[in-house]
Amino acid sequence: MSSSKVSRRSFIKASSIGAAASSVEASRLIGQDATINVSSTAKPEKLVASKLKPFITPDDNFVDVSRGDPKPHQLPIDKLTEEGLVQETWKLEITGDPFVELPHTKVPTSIEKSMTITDGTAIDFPTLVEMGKEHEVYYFKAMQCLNIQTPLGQGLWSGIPLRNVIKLCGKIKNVRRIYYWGFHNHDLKQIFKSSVSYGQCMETPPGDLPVFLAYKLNGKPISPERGGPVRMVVPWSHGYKSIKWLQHIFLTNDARNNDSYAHGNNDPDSFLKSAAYVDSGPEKIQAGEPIVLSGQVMVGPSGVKSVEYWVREVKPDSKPLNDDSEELLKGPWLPCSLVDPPHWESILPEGVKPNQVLGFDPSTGKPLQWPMKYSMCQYTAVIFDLPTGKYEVRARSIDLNGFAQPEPRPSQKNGKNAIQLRRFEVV
Ligand SMILES: Nc1nc2c(c(=O)[nH]1)N[C@H]1C(S)=C(S)[C@@H](COP(=O)(O)O)O[C@H]1N2
Ligand SMILES: [Mo]
Repeated sequence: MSSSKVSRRSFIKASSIGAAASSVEASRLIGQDATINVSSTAKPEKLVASKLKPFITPDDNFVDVSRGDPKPHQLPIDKLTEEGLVQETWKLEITGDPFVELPHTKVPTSIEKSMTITDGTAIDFPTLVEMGKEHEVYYFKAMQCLNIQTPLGQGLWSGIPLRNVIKLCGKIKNVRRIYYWGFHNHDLKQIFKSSVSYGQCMETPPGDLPVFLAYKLNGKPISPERGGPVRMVVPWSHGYKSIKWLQHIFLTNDARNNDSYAHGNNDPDSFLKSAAYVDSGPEKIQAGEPIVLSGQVMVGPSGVKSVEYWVREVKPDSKPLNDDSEELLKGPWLPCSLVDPPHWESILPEGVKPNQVLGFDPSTGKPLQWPMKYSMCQYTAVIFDLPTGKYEVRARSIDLNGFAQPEPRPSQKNGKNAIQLRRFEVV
C-alpha cells in the first residue's frame, strides 16, 4: 500500500506540469470493495504529459470537411489563380436581394454601393489587408462539425469583422439576413451557403467575438484546404457557418433561415455545445498501473464549469447504457482536471500579444474565462488501483448553468454531444 501512496502524493505535487490529476480509491470509484494493488511503478505525471496535445492545431492537421466536385482545394494552382482562390486574384462581391415574396418580404433590400466584379467594385485582398491596419482582430476558435462528434481542430484565426466590411456598402435598407457562399465550381447545385442575422453581424455584444472574414490561421495565410484565401468564421456556431473560399455576400430582407444545412434536417441556428470528448487509449492495462483518461472539452455559449468521469465495471450480464439510464446518471461521477492555459507568448504567432486576443483581458493578457468560450481544452484524470476486469470509462461536461452533458439539448440535430466512452481491461 505504501509505495503507491507515495507515488500518488508526489504526483499531486508534480501538478505544475499543467495537468493535475485526481486520484481516488478504487472502492469509491466503482462503488464496491476493491483489492488495492501495491506495485505501481509507472510515473503518472509522465503518462499524463504524453497524452497532452498542443493547444493549437496546425492548419494541415484539421480534419477536413469540404464539399465540391472537384473539391476547390484540389484544383491545380493555375486554376486556383484563375478562379480567384489565391490572395493575388481573390475578389469578394456584395449584392442585395431585389426580390419580394409576400408574406415573407414586403420590401426589397437596397444598397447604396454594391460590390461586383463586373463593375470593378469587388473587394480585393489588399483592401482587406488595408482595413486590417485599423480593424484586424484575433481569437481562438475550435472548428466542429454539427454531424461529427469530436472537434476537427482549433486555431488562432485573424481577420476583419463582417460588420466593418458591410459598412463599405454605405447606406443599406431592409436587410434582415446576411448570406454568404464560396467558390462552387460555377455549378449552382454545389453551392454551400450559410447566413447570420443582421443583428448577429452588426451588433456584436462588447466582450463577445464577432463574425469575421478570416485571412490568417495561426499567423499564416489560410491554406486552400482550410478555405483560404478568405473564409468566414462564425465564433459561436458549428463549422457549417464558417464558409470556405468566400466569394459572395448577399443581403436580403427575407428573415427565414435558408442555409444549405437547414435542408439536411439540421438546426441551422445551432450553437456549439459544451461537451467532453474522450481520447482513445490502450485496450489492456496491467493491474497496478495507473490509467490515464484524457480528452477534449468543447466550450459552447453556456460555458464549462467542470468535467467528470465515471468508471463502470462491465460484467457478462451488463447491458449497453443510454445517456439517460439510471445507472449512468447515478455514477459516481468524479472530477477530472482541466489542463491549465498554455504559455501564451510561446504559442501565439509572432507579432500577436496575449492582450490583443479577443476574449483575453487587455490589461493582464489572461483569458477572461477558462476554459475559453468557443474553444476546446483538454482534461485528464488518473485512475489508480482498479482490480482486474473489464471496464468502461465515460466523461461528461457540466455547463455554467449546472446542466450535465448531454443536457440541456439532448436533440442531436443541433449538435452531437452524446456521452462518449472508452473500454479497457485490467489484466
Ligand atoms: N465552401 C464550403 N465551406 C464549408 C464547407 C463546404 O463544404 N464548403 N463545409 C463546412 C462544414 S460542414 C464544416 S464542419 C467546416 C469544416 O472545416 P474544416 O474542413 O476546416 O475542418 O467547413 C465548413 N465550410
Ligand atoms: Mo460540418
